[in-house]
Amino acid sequence: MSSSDSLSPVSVVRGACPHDCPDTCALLTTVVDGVATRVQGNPEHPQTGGVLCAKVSKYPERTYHAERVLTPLKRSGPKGSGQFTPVSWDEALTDIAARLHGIAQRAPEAVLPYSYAGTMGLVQGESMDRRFFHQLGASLLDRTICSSAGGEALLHTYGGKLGMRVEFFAESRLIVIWGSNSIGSNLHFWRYAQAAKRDGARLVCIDPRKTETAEKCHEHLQLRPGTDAALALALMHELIRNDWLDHDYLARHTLGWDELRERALEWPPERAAAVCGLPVEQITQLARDYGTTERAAIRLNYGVQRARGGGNAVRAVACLPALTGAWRHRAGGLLLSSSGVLPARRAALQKPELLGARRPRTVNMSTIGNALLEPGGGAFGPRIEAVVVYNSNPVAVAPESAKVAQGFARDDLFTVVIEHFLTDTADHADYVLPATTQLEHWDIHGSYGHTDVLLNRPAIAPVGQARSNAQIFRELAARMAQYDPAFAQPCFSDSDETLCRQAMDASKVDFDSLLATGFAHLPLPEAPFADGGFATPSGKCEFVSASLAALGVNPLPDYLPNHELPDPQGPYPLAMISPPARNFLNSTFVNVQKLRNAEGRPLLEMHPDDAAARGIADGALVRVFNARGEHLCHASVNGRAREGLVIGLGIWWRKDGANGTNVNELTHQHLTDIGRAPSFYDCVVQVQAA
Ligand SMILES: Nc1nc2c(c(=O)[nH]1)N[C@H]1C(S)=C(S)[C@@H](COP(=O)(O)OP(=O)(O)OC[C@H]3O[C@@H](n4cnc5c(=O)[nH]c(N)nc54)[C@H](O)[C@@H]3O)O[C@H]1N2
Ligand SMILES: Nc1nc2c(c(=O)[nH]1)N[C@H]1C(S)=C(S)[C@@H](COP(=O)(O)OP(=O)(O)OC[C@H]3O[C@@H](n4cnc5c(=O)[nH]c(N)nc54)[C@H](O)[C@@H]3O)O[C@H]1N2
Ligand code: SF4
Ligand SMILES: [Mo]
Repeated sequence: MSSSDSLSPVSVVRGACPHDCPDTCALLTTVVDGVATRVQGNPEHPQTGGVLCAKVSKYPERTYHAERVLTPLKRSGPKGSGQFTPVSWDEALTDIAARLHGIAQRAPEAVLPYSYAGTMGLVQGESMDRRFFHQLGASLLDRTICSSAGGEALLHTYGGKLGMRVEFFAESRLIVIWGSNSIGSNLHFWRYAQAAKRDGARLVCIDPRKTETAEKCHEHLQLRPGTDAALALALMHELIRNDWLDHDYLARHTLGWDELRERALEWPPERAAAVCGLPVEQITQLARDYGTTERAAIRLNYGVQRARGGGNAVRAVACLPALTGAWRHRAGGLLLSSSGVLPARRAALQKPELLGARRPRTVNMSTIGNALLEPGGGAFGPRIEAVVVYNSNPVAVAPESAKVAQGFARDDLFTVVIEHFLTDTADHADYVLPATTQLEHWDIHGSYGHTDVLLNRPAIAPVGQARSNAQIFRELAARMAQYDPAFAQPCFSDSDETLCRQAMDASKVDFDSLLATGFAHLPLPEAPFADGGFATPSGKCEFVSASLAALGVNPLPDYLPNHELPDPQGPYPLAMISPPARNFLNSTFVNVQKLRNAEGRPLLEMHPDDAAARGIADGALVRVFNARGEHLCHASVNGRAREGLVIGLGIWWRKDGANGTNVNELTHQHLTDIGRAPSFYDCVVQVQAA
């Protein structure tokens, strides 16, 4: 099965799915005469079980897509026009190095890298790129756009992104799926939940949308967005009132129980029911199920943390298993992310020491719209003059996109975009550089939904003139060495394979066995907190967090109302959420025809009463708007939205929108309570027939 059998025209190459998905599947790519013909799940990897989602099953179609960028491109029309002419690598890299050097000579912080999780690989995602920008002294990027509210909430509660091992959900008796459409975005967890259901487990879903997942659970609590902390506090209230508590666990392994108890007693189910828009009985029934089932497990996901109080909500939910002692069993507890167990050597990969004594400012990626429009000076520091974008499509995915697009359209901004396709962001570039896909480069991966490490070998030669991200930054460094000899240091010549070898603690992950099998299990306990052992300063589950108090944040979990609340009498009476579409991955795959056909067109799901009140029929063109802008799309009165809520599944490219916008035209740049993250699902709008 190895790629080394060069005599055979057919080979099967082991790899890893690069996408921002908790499942991190092990891939097998069939290569015939140098062409990838098929991508399948590796049946030998237990977490993958030989099954891939519909998206990545289409990987060859995406890789050989007719619209793939195959040569470096230089802008030939006005900014944002998407008009380019092909140029040689040499011309592009020489010019880019000269431009970046010219800006950095005056103000290195005027250069900003912008990247996220187009690939989750440690090498193509966070290695040579970081070395390059550290040596340059560029602004640092606060990578907050996805998980930092929940991630930091876990840090201040458990001491890190730690939780249940996903495979043990198969043995749970109660599974609460909280803020996740698992069938769409966490398919391999759903396999374990299905196994538990077949064994008689009860499945409960907590989600404002009636998702495919909610339909397959026994119970669905269809709450208002941003109200999860109120629900969690009411559950605690009932656990206390009925004494469904593990007093021994509370005494030995938690910090601040008296204070949390007092706070929870302020939240009788009636109060939470009014805030959440739920029947009281649904809350008391869930409390009973949760308090009286020994193997009770919560699959919390990122849907709950995309509102103002998202960090507090995650903390409130994360406290629950410590009240009941559910952690004592390997099939009890909670999983949001398990990425904290990965023995990654990030400092070795990224070399922050290249900064020397320099301490560049940090720019928050979630407010890139405002940042690009900052005139500079004052507390902000120098105006941003150059952006290098890779592994991300900010013009489509960042909030309040009119401002993001306006920022990227600045004539005095020098923009380089490293991409597979001419995305909304690439359309705004001065140079587009063609990147390899996962089938064409080396990489190494951890996961945030399971606890294995995976290696990705290249299956095919780079398509066209594509180069890996790491190679592009190596070559840029080589060009920069003429201006600054520090760019000639040996660390700027490490190959992609060498970087893979540097990425993990060798005492925990044996690279040679990874080379042989493609994946490795980490040696971990089955039940992480069965006997306490939290990674917090106190070693306990911190209900009260001194580290949060030090940041000026309420140290005790609380319910914080959304930034924007719909007002039935006001101009924006509807709440809007915009969770991911099943057949896209954020804005990736939007241009793959079979997947686009499955999603149809940009839609706005509406409750029948909200649609009828506006004379809107299923399928009608509608105008969704608020003070920030308007988005035209088609109504879908499909029974998934609760009353007062509309849902715009994301993330379409702006240029595919009927008026050149997507849902992020409507979202705002206000941040969460914890983690400086966007609050995409905390948004109000009005809808009219168009
Ligand atoms: N198919 C597919 N899979 C994906 C992605 C994708 O775009 N497509 N994106 C990937 C990425 S980047 C991430 S971060 C993960 C995200 O993983 P998840 O967070 O599990 O994302 P979703 O499955 O969309 O689940 C979010 C759910 O939260 C619900 N929700 C919205 N607001 C609230 C709220 O206030 N409270 C509660 N309880 N629920 C709320 C939404 O209706 C939605 O069903 O998925 C990854 N997987
Ligand atoms: N309204 C709304 N907005 C959201 C969200 C939401 O739920 N609602 N979700 C948010 C979340 S959770 C996230 S994570 C962000 C995601 O935002 P992004 O991380 O920007 O994700 P994508 O939109 O998938 O864009 C990734 C890009 O990277 C490119 N790419 C992939 N592999 C490589 C590579 O190896 N090299 C290079 N150079 N490029 C590569 C792909 O072609 C793709 O265009 O969006 C956020 N935006
Ligand atoms: S996107 Fe997720 S489910 Fe699909 S192949 Fe990749 S890791 Fe697996
Ligand atoms: Mo994400």
